[in-house]
Amino acid sequence: MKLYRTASGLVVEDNNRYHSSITATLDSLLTRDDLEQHLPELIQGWAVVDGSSLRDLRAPIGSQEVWGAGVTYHRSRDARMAESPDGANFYDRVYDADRPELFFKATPHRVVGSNQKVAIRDDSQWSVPEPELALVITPHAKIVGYTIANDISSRDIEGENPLYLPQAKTYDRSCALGPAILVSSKALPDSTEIRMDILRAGKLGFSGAITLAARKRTTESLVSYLFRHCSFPSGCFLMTGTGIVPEDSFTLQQGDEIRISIAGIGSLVNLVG
Ligand code: DO4
Ligand code: MG
Repeated sequence: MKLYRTASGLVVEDNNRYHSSITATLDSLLTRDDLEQHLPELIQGWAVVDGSSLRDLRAPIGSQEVWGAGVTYHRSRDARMAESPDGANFYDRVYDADRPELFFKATPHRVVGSNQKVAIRDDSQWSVPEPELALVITPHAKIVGYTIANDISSRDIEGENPLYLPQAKTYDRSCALGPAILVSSKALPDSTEIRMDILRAGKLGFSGAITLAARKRTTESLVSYLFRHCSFPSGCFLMTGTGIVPEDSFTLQQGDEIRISIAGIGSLVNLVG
């Protein structure tokens, strides 16, 4: 079952049937540990609509915070060590440490949905998309769904000094989520592929893929560290890190189209602008 937010409300896709509500809120749903069982009953009272109701997608977020896990794949560790000669040791150490790198990414107003524009900072010359699986977590630390995240980052700002991480990561439209939440409490198989294609002037400028099997940490350990001494009254999103980093000569440009796909969830598509 997939849960979308559109300009006019929520839409649930269930076996190619669409059910819509203009009154239900994501906050009321994403705080329920029993969401997977509750949703099929709830949508019995919703209007049946057609697929055109998904025209005006928004990020599937209510008032939740978005957090990120970093250096959870070998590729991310190597790229960070290369971009940050003075700070390389930090990335190497965190990759092997028990405690993961967790950072605050965005409040909802900085997040866009599929088909909306993401931004690159104009004080950065080296910006990259980071295609990631995001966990949807209730206030009681239960994973009730998955979505796709783009953790857009300014590599030159982070590379200059790791203490600049918040500026490299957090700015308006630096984060995209969507197109939908796959409502499921089951773990996704390790064979699940994350794929990213970047189109520039209609041509493929970058393409890469990785499976969840390459991830260093379990979702359970990431969630348990995130919830240590930290409460999330509306639940939260946790991006689980990138395993795809374009070659160092690549930087995003205005007009690029970024497509990130994960089987079972769909494709998150954003223009840079
Ligand atoms: O260490 C900086 C952030 C790393 C990150 O965002 C990632 O590995 O995905
Ligand atoms: Mg990231």
